[in-house]
Amino acid sequence: EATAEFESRLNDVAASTEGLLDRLLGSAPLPGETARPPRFLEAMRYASLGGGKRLRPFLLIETARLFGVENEGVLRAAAALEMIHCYSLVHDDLPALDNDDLRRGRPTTHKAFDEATAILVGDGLLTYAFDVTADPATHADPGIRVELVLSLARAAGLGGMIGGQVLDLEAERAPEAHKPEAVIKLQAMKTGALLHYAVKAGAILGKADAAAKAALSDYGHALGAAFQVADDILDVESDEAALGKRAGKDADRNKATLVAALGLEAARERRDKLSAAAIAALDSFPQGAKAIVLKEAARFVATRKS
Ligand code: GRG
Repeated sequence: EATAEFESRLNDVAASTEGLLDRLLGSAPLPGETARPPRFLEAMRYASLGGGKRLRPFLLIETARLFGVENEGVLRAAAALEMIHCYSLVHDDLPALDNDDLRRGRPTTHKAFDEATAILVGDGLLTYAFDVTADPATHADPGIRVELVLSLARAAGLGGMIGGQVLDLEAERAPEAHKPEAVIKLQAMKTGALLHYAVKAGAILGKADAAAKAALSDYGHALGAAFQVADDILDVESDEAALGKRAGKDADRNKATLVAALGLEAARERRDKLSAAAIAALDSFPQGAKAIVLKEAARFVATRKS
């Protein structure tokens, strides 16, 4: 029953996020813009619409909902976060980085358009995310908006996603970067920071008190770490099942993964422990009963197949 509720909420959030992204990436220019260039707009839409689990918007929206906060502003913050995520995928797929041809079951943005367009699409989505977050339509209180913008900048920047990506690149040539503690740190930055921001932003918008914020922060950290170990495991499993391209390539490029650092069985144990820790973090939560879909999300992250 909890799983069904989680799935139905995830579908609802995906649909409403898609709807808002569709409107934000419509042809109507923002203040200061003249007309939006049609081909470039099409590329931005290609990169952000029509795919993805929308897990980050889900975490943000469900966290705010714990505090009874459910409105268009929350959805805007969630869509902005998804823009950052989509930008990271577009850039990560570029030939200079992972050089992937497929993403979300379709050609990557640089394949469907061209490399220069894909670079600018990423830049455009990154910038637009901050515009959407900082806009008064997201929250009437400028203090809340600044808190969101600052937290998002830190999660996406050198102390978070970009810093993790840099460590990831350097790991290709640095043996010490393949030790478990180093991989754990890299992953907490590269993938964990944005997932953690999702929960943090929900708590900010929900005006959570310090105790609730601390519990949710523990949840966000554990869930982020579980997500990335699960991803490493999925890469290997898809490789085993169908000689998956990416897993082979990760191994070729000497990528730092937790499966390589710990072994497959220990990685699976770690994933399950982290998922359980995320769930346990919400046990102490004052509104425990309402946290059921977030608990399910932590189960889903560890058991997902894609
Ligand atoms: C800005 C170049 C650049 C990179 C930042 C996060 C990141 C580093 C790159 C994204 C590429 C990647 C494969 C990261 C690992 C995390 C991961 C599995 C992301 C995919 O997230 P999902 O499963 O994807 O939530 P969907 O398609 O469901 O949104």
